Amino acid sequence: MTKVPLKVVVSGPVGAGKSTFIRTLSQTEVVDTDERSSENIGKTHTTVALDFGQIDLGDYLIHLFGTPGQTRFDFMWDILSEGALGLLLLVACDRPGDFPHARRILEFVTSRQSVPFIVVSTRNDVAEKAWQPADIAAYFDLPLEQVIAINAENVDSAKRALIRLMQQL
Ligand SMILES: Nc1nc2c(ncn2[C@@H]2O[C@H](COP(=O)(O)OP(=O)(O)O)[C@@H](O)[C@H]2O)c(=O)[nH]1
Ligand SMILES: [Mg+2]
Repeated sequence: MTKVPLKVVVSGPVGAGKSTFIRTLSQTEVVDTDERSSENIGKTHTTVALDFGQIDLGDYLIHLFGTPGQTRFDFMWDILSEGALGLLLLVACDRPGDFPHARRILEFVTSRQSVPFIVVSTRNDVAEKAWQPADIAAYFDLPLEQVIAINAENVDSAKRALIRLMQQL
C-alpha cells in the first residue's frame, strides 16, 4: 500500500534538540548539514541548512524537515514550510533564556501562514529545575494540549510529539 507522505517542520532555537529529535525518529539515514558554527552558540557544530529524516507512522510517511536555529537563516522558512502539514516548535526545558527566540520563530511563522503546531519541550530527562509543560504553555499563551514534554533521544517519547501534532489537525 502506498503511504501518504506528510511534511512536518521541526524548528526552534539552537540547542533545542532538533537534530537529536530527527536523528532519533528517522528510519532512514539522516541528511544533516552540521558545520562549524560561525556564531558563539556554545557548541562547535550547528545545523546550517537543514536536517531531514523520515518515519513510517501507520498510513503515513512523515518527512521531517529541521530548520536551522540561527536567525540569519530566517529566509529559509518559506521554502521549508511550503506545503507543510504542521510545525513542531522545540524548546529545551532547561534553557528558558531561549524562549523569547522560540516565541519570535512562532510569531514569524504563524504571521505568514496558518499552520497547526505544538510546542515540544525537550531535555526533560536531564534537566533540573526545568520548566514544566504548564509553565511553558503559559509562556506561549497556549492550551496545555498544545505543549508536550519529551526526551528527544528516546524513540517512543519523540513519537508522542508527532502523534500529538496529528491530534491537533
Ligand atoms: N538527554 C537529552 N539530551 C538532549 C535532548 N534533546 C537534545 N539533547 C542534547 O542537547 C544538545 C543540543 O541538541 P541538538 O539536537 O544539537 O539541538 P539543535 O541545535 O536544535 O539541533 C545535544 O547535546 C543533544 O544531545 C533530550 O531530550 N534529552
Ligand atoms: Mg541542529
